[in-house]
Amino acid sequence: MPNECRVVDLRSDTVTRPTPEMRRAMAEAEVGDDVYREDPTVNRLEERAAQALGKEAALFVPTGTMGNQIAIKLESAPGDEVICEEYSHVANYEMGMMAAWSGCQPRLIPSEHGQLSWDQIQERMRPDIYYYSRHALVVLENTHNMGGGTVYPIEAAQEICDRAHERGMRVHLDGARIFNAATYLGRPAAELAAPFDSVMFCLSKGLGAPVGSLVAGSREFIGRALRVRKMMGGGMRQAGVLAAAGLIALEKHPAKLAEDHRNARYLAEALSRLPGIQVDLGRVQTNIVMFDASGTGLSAEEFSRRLKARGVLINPVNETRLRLVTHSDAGRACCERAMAVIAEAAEAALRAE
Ligand code: TLP
Repeated sequence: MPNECRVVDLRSDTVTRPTPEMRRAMAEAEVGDDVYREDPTVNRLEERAAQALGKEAALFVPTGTMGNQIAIKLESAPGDEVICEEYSHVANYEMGMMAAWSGCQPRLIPSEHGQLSWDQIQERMRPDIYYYSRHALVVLENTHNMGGGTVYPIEAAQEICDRAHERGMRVHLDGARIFNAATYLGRPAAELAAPFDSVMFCLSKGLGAPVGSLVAGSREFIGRALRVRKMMGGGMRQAGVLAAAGLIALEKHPAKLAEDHRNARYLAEALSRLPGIQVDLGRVQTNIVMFDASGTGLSAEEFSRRLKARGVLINPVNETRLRLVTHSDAGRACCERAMAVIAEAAEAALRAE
């Protein structure tokens, strides 16, 4: 067994560690004080990110959460409702920040696998009358994390943006994994980002950087975002040491994502053949696999605990389902080892029943 597979960590693609090339670039990075906008490496990363997403400007932020919450703050007023999917990251995993920080509440729209259509949104919208909360902003998520890494069809996203804009709303994209979506569709990320007013994406997930995300939009939007980032405590000084790794992530690592997708498909297909495990293969489009282990007679938490005891880390997402995420620190050999452990755990649980 390769040494790096002794513990196979499939909890998230956030667990990736910087490559030797990134560590060298970090050590050698040219830096300055980014609060004065004098860090040449951060400036370069922001320019490249804006180009990659086809936007006028971009801003380096420590986390995806901060990037999303800056956009929500800028595009809403207290008392507004933010339209988002029921299991979206902004509404479920950002610590209630849209309420705590922007004074907004989410208007949650249920969906099948994370993708909304304009019809589904319209059905839940309040009439535009002064005594109802205003819908200021729509937030979409691509890929959709809890939907199982599913990808928005380009036309559906375009239609939502067009209709929302006609009604005077803005649209933000939580594109934490937009490069995974672009890889799946075989289209440039800029094409996926084009209809949105603002886009956040993460360097610290499948792209493999240790820290960092970007929020991109018009020059005017990013000018205002700079102030909000500072308010949130996100002015980072010599952040070029982080941006240096981010530049490698942005320029070289999108090409690696297809391999993560092939490994997710390998795992999903192998899981679908196991007794007691259910997986919807049609939903496995990128690097996330959701599977149901309840047929083994174990709760997702107990199943996860048994895997962990054998060196395979996979988190439960609720009582019955678990989520695994492939990434470049767990190549095919590690995925094969993980699969053997999962198979043993499922079969042992069924024998004991
Ligand atoms: N996602 C994390 C957890 O928070 C769930 C993960 O392991 O997948 N948008 C999306 C769609 C995300 O998946 C995440 C992180 C974020 C935003 C936030 O990014 P960070 O962790 O940098 O604040």
